[in-house]
Amino acid sequence: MSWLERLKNGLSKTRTAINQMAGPLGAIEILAEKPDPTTFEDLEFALIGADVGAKYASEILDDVRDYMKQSGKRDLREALAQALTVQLEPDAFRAKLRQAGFTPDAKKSTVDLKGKVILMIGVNGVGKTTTIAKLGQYYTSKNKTVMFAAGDTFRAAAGTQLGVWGERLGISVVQGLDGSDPAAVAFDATTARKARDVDLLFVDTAGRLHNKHNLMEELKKVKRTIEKADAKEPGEVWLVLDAVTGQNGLEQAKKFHEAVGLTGVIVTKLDGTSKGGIVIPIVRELGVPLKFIGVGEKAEDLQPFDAKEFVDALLG
Ligand SMILES: Nc1nc2c(ncn2[C@@H]2O[C@H](COP(=O)(O)OP(=O)(O)O)[C@@H](O)[C@H]2O)c(=O)[nH]1
Ligand SMILES: [Mg+2]
Repeated sequence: MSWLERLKNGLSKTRTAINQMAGPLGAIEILAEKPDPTTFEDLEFALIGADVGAKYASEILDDVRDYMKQSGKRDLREALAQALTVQLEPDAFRAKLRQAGFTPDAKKSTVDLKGKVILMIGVNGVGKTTTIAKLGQYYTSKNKTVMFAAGDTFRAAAGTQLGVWGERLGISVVQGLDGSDPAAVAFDATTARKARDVDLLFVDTAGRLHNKHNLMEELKKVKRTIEKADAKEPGEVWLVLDAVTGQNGLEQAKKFHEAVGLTGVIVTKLDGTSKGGIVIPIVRELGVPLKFIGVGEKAEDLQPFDAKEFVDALLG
């Protein structure tokens, strides 16, 4: 199965929910001057139902109307696709797109890495360890050499889980003893990456400690320790967010961003929710790029996020 098919399947719950509320989005006969208000209202509710958020749903509807006016086209699906894509582009670009009559760039986003050590954080169960495995698979397929650090020493099974993935993917894993200091594991792995000149090191972390304060303090410590081992790193700090947690996840993300400073976000489990519209508030409110999205449990179920591709897959 190609990535596009995986993505389409993954987003099917959200698509079905939107279609059930807004009706089929084919070439609906809407006159540019006199749009059918019922259709628009249904669509707005459907978007809110998909966790797009009331503010952005209303912006999207405005853009749909503008697009229809500007283009003279009556195809609701096309107008909605344009408006959704605009929402998922970075701030500066968004205004320009509207002025230019909505012509989003079709080229696939590339994930530029600012460094060689990527610190992976997020609460328990969001899919951090699995995502690290998927990233390992993704980057080795791009001819990069990869290493993992099993920095979740809080949960005994976490190191084993990453070890199993490492073996399956042929990626070496730096392990610590259960209950040992995660910062020490991160330090050893960062040093080893440099010595072996490996292209990328992904550092796993625990998502649960005795309380949130401890977790944030530990993550800060792990980050500082990586910096001690290699002054240029970590070049990236990526937060893994579970799409199923919706708005709560977004609130969590803001706290992590405040505490450690994120350079990227990965949204997982988009296949498990009818509220895939959550990616819009994530992009708009966090101000941190959405790097990858996950739509399943297999190693292939992760790819760089591309706004246009996402919207095409979502609308089917
Ligand atoms: N359906 C689905 N499940 C996922 C996805 N990513 C991770 N998972 C599952 O979520 C569960 C928790 O993942 P894990 O990596 O252990 O989370 P961690 O505690 O953050 O490290 C596992 O059962 C994974 O297989 C995804 O994109 N889709
Ligand atoms: Mg884990």
